[in-house]
Amino acid sequence: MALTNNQHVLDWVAEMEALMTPDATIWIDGSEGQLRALREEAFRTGEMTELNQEKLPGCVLHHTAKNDVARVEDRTFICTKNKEDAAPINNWMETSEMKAKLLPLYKGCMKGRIMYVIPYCMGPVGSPFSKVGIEVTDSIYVVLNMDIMTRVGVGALRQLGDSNDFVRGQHAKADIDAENRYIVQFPEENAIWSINSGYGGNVLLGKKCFALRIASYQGKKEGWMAEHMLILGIEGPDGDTKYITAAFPSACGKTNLAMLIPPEIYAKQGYKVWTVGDDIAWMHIGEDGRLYAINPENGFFGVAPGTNEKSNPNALHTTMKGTIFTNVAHNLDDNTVWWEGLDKNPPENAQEWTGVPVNGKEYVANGGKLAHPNSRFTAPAENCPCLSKEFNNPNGVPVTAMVFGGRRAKTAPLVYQSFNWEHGVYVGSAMASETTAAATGAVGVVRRDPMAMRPFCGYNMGDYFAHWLEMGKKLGDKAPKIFHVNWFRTDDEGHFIWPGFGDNMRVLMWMLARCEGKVDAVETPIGYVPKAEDINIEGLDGITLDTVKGLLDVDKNLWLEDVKGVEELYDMIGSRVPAELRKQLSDLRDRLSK
Ligand code: GTP
Ligand code: SPV
Ligand code: MN
Repeated sequence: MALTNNQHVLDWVAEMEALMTPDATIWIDGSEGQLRALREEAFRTGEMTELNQEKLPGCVLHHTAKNDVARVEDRTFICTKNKEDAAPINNWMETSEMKAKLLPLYKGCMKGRIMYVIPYCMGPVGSPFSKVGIEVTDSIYVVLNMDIMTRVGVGALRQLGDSNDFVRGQHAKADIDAENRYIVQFPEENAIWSINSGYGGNVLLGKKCFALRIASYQGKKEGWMAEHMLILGIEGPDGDTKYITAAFPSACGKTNLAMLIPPEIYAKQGYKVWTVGDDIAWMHIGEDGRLYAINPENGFFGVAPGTNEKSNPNALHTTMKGTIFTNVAHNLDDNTVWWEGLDKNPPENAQEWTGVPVNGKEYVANGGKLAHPNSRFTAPAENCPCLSKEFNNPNGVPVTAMVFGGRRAKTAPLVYQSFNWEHGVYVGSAMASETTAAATGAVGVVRRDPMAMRPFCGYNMGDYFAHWLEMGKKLGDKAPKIFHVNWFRTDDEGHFIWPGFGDNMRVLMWMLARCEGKVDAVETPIGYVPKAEDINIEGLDGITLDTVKGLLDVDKNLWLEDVKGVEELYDMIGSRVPAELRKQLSDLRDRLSK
């Protein structure tokens, strides 16, 4: 039975039924009873496996198809009427042309299947900054993931009321045919079409497709920002909390930073870290003129490999109940899960992520992996031991500092601060990182990834840079300070020099001191770099003042090379790159050449 009288919603759902001809339609109300029935159904068909309910209550395991394990950037499109409004960074096709191409794939594709209608709210229900989407799908896996990642059901419909302002998301697994896989955004029509995938970011349409690609376009039109950023709060001994947002590319440390455990030196003084979000921030200018961030999501779709009791105990704890594990290994001895980096004991009696039974030790000895490198957990935010009490604050949290970062074996120092907002926008636009398993394609190749938004910006990248500059003008002297970090510098043997994880707080503390005007810095051609002695290394094994000096070193020749890469990016984006950023680039080159 339909859950709403909203005629716009009803008409669209009827249109979806006519197009895909499911045997039945089920509206998802978000009730526990309905979700339980869907879980049971998924166990019955083998779509999901129920895990050990004593050790992992409410947890389930799912394997995707082998050809369907990550976002597919080459098959992701932004469709607009005019090419320049989406291209050249995005794949583009004209709106009606793309629809004509995809409609035959959708036609009748749910015959013999059930269509689930998922009303969901991005952001706390009741917040003026939240937005509603409706996703139709033939996948129970999608329904159960959306239920964790967003606010699903009647609350979302209440938020929508009679309005036509909702994002229409149509997902169908079809044949999971990689050759006909498409993830398509139509920002001008608030619509998303996804077909032939069953994996994460391709199909949980509230996440990357809506909350970044569509929302970034909405933000440009409406004067706010949708960013690939975590949001965390650092509470000082006086009880005052300062909020930081940070944009790192996929699988470059957002979840880990958002949930960090303060090192002993800070913990004993009474510092605490709180998580508001681990992947996406929507930011608006508040009544006081400052920038405020909400997390539109309601859960974490986090990278499993590398998550362990030492690196991220908060994340590990978060996944102990009510969690969906995707493409991790199955420990058959006790019906639990395992992934590389969980501990040093791969289960011997196990199934690797593809579902093939293996002898774990042999398999690992053969250099293989039991869990897919992009295997993930979908866990409710409310499980997180360090969840901020502001998580559901409809107005969000005020942002003191913004951070950009990536994986750079060389070039980028541990941390530096931009000279001002405009230079900070340049720093974000110039971001680069070594690619990871979060998207299909080669891993470890340096590519430019402006603001960590290359795969997620729903419009022309030059216009996006201009929007950042525009926001800075509106914020004026209330704008957050902008920093850049790199946790991933390596030594000659290729080992990470900086310990990372919880110890990254040492760098965040320098940033906050800078924001409060409590610490000096060294002015270099690329920005303000800390004096080595101002990064607190007390209690760190094997890290000396000289190590820090090395981590902070700015090699002018490497930087001049890097500037060339930025120039190539700008040339590729073309005429819509703001003149201010071209000027920033040439000024940087001049400073480096001196
Ligand atoms: P998405 O969910 O894809 O957007 O990724 P994310 O940015 O949230 O990345 P996540 O925090 O899940 O980290 C991904 C990988 O980076 C994991 O394998 C982590 O173990 C590793 N990692 C995270 N933080 C650090 C760090 O400070 N140092 C090092 N060396 N590795 C890190
Ligand atoms: C990312 O790739 O940045 C993710 C995972 O956060 S996905 O939802 O698949 O995009
Ligand atoms: Mn992400």
